[in-house]
Amino acid sequence: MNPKLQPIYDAVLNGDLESAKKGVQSAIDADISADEILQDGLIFPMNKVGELFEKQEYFVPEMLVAARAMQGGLAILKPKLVASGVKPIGTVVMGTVKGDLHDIGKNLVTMMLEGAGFSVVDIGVDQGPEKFVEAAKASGAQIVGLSALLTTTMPGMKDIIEAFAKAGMRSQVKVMIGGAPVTDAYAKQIGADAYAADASSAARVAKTLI
Ligand code: B1M
Repeated sequence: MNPKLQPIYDAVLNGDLESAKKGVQSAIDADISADEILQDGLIFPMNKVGELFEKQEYFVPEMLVAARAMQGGLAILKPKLVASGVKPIGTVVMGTVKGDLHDIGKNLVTMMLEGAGFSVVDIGVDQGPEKFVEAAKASGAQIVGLSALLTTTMPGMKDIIEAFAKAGMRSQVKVMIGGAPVTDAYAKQIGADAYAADASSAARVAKTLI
C-alpha cells in the first residue's frame, strides 16, 4: 500500500472521521488515483473492521464509527471517483419491510455495502412490495436487500419475493435478507437467494451474488 494512504486506513479503522476526511484530501492533493484511495484507503480497512467484528474484537459501536469515518472520506472522494469513471461493482436496493421502523441495522448494512464498492439505493423503512419492485426496476439493481427486526414483519419478506415473481423480475434480481429474528432456514423457506447475519457478512455475501 502507498504509505500516504496509511493515515486514511488508520483513521477508518479507529473511527476517526476528521482524520479520514483530511487523509483523503491529502491523498487527492498528492495525485493518488481515486481507485487506489478507495480500495486501499477506504475499503481495505472496512474489510478489516468486518473481520474484527466477526472475531468479536470490534462491536457495533466501533463498526458504526468506522463506517461513519469511511462515509466521510467517501464523500470527499466522490467527485473524483465520478470524474475518473470508477464503476460501482453492482447496485443494491435496500430497505426495511412494511410495518417495521428499525433502521440502524439496515443503515449499517448499507454502509458496509458501499464500503465494499456497491452503489446502494436506500428506500428507507416501512416499505412494501410495490416500492421494492419499483426501485429495482428504476435502478436496474442486481440485488434487493430486505431487513426486518420484528417477528411480525418478517412474513413481509415473502410477499416482496412474490411481488418480484409477479412482475416477471425474479430471475433478474437476487434477494438477500437479514435482521435479528431472520435465519438462514427462514431464507430457504421463503425462497430468498441469501441470508446474512450481520453487516460485514452482508457485504461478503453480496459480492458472491453478482
Ligand atoms: Co424495537 N424491538 N420495537 N425499537 N428494538 C426489538 C427488535 C426487540 C427485539 C426488543 C425486545 O423486545 N427485546 C422487539 C422485537 C420482538 C420481536 O418481534 N421478536 C422490538 C419491539 C417489540 C419493538 C416495538 C414493537 C416496541 C413497541 O412499540 N411496543 C416497536 C416496533 C416499531 C416498528 O418497527 N413498527 C419498536 C421500536 C423500536 C425503536 C423505534 C424504539 C427503536 C428503533 C430505532 C431505529 O431503528 N431507528 C428500537 C430498537 C432500537 C430496538 C432494539 C433495542 C435494538 C435494534 C438495533 O438497532 N440493534 C431491539 C432489541 C435488540 O435487537 N437487541 C428491538 C442494533 C443493530 C445494529 O442490529 O438491527 O439486528 P440489527 O442489525 C444487524 C443484523 O440484524 C443484520 O446486520 C445488522 C448489523 O450487524 N441485519 C442484516 C439487519 N438487516 C439486515 C439485512 C441484511 C443482512 C443483515 O441483508 C439485506
